[in-house]
Amino acid sequence: MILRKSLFLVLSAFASLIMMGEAKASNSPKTVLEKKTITRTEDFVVAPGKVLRKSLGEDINQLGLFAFHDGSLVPIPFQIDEINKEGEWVLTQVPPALAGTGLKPERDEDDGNLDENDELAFMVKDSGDRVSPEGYPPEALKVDEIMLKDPLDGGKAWVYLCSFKGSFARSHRDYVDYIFPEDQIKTGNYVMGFPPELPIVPGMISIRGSSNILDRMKIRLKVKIIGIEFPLEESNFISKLSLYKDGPIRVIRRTRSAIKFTRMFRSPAAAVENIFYENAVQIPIKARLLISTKSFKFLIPYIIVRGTADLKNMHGWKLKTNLDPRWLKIDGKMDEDENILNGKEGFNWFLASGPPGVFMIRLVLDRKPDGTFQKTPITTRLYYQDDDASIDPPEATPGESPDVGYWLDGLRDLEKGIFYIYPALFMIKDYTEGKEKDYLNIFDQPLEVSAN
Ligand SMILES: [Ca+2]
Ligand SMILES: [Ca+2]
Ligand SMILES: [Ca+2]
Ligand SMILES: [Ca+2]
Repeated sequence: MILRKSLFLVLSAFASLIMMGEAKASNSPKTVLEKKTITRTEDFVVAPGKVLRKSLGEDINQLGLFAFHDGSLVPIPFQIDEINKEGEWVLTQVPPALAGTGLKPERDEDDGNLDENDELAFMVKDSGDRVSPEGYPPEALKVDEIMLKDPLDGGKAWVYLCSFKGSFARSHRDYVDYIFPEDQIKTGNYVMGFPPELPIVPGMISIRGSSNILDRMKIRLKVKIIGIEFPLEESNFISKLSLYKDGPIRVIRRTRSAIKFTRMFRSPAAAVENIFYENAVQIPIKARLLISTKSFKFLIPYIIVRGTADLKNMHGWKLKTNLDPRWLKIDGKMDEDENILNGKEGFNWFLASGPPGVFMIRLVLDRKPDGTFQKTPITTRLYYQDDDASIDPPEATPGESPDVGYWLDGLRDLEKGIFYIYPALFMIKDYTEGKEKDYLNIFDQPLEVSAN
């Protein structure tokens, strides 16, 4: 009897082991169709709604994003941002200081469903293997299998956008925070803060815990029209904070600004949205020209514009541009190498390297924020001053230590219409010589997104 009972126990234990083995087998080797081969880790990925055919029309709150990790599909951080038919962001959060001012959360025309121009955003590092439908979450009603492809080496990876009825598993990771009342964006890589008097441009930047390295963002312009010179600088901007959206992947933050030319005359207020990821900041400036400068070129002898970041607390850092592979020494004095590079044409990006790590600022002129090509007559020259004694007001910290950025040429040849010009900041992880290429590729060789 005892023998039979223990035999039974042994057998049932053995049987359950086999069953466990089977269950495991059906959940891993058989479900994985292809291994992830993408080696990029730093890209953010944006998929337009029109690619996500199966999820179109679904309630965004009922969509979840999954990837294959450790033997099953698990929820990963993502967000879906709506865009309205005018092509503007639909922002749904009101900054606390503006509560009660009449500023209302916005709605898309379809009020919360996924449509063709809405965007799904996630990080490539969270993607995984390709799995067969048996591996999908059993409660999923529809599934878009999204494939990412690296155009440089053909590497592939997958994520799964699933629609549900009722509750479903979500990731609790959040890569970027928007903090009030400080008006600061905070990630593991940087803190960027905005001053209440001019919330359109950052007033402080801390790199991985460093002290503030920014004195002031400078936009200095001189234009002569019909014999009259108009100087313009940052303090000619009047700007106000507006709506935002803070998700796990990115913060979209809007300011509304106008340019005050004289006491009587100011431009209409226009919205600008900055986009903040864990390791990058995109500051697209959308300019709408009502008339081409080209057709009035003869009335405009010059338009001189520079946009620079006047930095501080950077003695001991070094700096490299696309114009020369050598690093410049930031020490508050201009040396020969620095003098030779200053003013050089074809400036696209610079890297700054110091104790807290490496960051890159590049200027994007040849494409729109959605990645499509833009033709522009604008060209750039390097503005570089590493000189503690050079006074360049208005500024809070006297000296340009260093002041780095762009002279913009070709502004007298612009056609009428909309064009974009945007700086982007990238925080580079574990920098080794040449690694900037990986970050330049985020825009220059973007991951291809398709779905079936
Ligand atoms: Ca939409
Ligand atoms: Ca929508
Ligand atoms: Ca120097
Ligand atoms: Ca300064």
